[in-house]
Amino acid sequence: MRITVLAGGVGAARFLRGLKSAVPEAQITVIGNTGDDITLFGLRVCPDLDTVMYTLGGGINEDQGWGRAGETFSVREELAAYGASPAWFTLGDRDFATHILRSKLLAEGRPLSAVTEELCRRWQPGVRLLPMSDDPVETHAEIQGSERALVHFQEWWVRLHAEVPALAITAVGAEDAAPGPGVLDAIAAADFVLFPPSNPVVSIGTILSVPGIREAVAARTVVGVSPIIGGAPVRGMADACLTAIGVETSASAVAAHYGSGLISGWLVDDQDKAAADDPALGGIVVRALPLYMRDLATTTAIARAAVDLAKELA
Ligand code: FO1
Repeated sequence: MRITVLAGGVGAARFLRGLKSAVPEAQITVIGNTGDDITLFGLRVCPDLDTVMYTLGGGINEDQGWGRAGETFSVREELAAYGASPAWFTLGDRDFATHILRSKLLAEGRPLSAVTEELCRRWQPGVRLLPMSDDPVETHAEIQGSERALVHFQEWWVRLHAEVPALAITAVGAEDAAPGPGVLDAIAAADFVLFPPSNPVVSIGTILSVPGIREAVAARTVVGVSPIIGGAPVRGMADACLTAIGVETSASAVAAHYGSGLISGWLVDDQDKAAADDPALGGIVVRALPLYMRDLATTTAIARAAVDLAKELA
């Protein structure tokens, strides 16, 4: 069985652990969001690719869901001693090694897809991890300060904690980006496509904004897992992103936002089971089950429910 998953960061990585456990024989291809990527201190940092790679490879800082386990921060402290900016993005010594090697390989002219494959040789995530594009795409939030300003997503997310309302969210460069090598093939060859409980705007939405990807995905059977339970994001600040695009923070509203032209199935938590009767979700089959990914067992059950629904609908 071939499954292709559009993935953001923490929620997707945890879901993928359950998917590997639910269907160990499946060939899983992950199309990773690169809109969160940022260049810091001359190094290219790819948060969503690294979260998937570290989580499935066993190196993730489990509590944070990003960065490496067992970190030290000598480099960060030395940079701070120089007054080097930015100081608001925490990079650990082990994590720096990933960004140093990635930046070295990129500087040698290798595309991000080849670099990601190289890094994954060490981590063996057990999935094929493909960047959504090898071209630069960086998500920015348009905020209202003394005047309207565009700030990099990471600055809005980490320094401003998304507390300053975003008037718009833009994937800068997306319109000129091409799907990465293997991306469209992985979508076309899949038995079905899954949307894990990632941020619908800055993760799934950004991947879909790369020309050609939305159309390719819409041609397949797609089942999504709601990142919103009981009107609130399970983690992260997807509500701030949804508000920025005028979408209500609810399991139903996110499914309606994707639309029946894109998704055929939608998993919601038991407390949101009314979504199954929401006329706005006509054409989308809604299933309710416990959706908090508390541990591997519950995550495996969620992944299995997504696979079962996709097989039913395919
Ligand atoms: N998130 C934070 O809230 N604070 C940080 O200092 C931070 C550092 C960081 C370093 C590497 C990395 O891969 C991710 C990091 N993140 C941090 C998380 C990051 O902002 C998010 O994982 C994604 O960009 C959103 O999914």
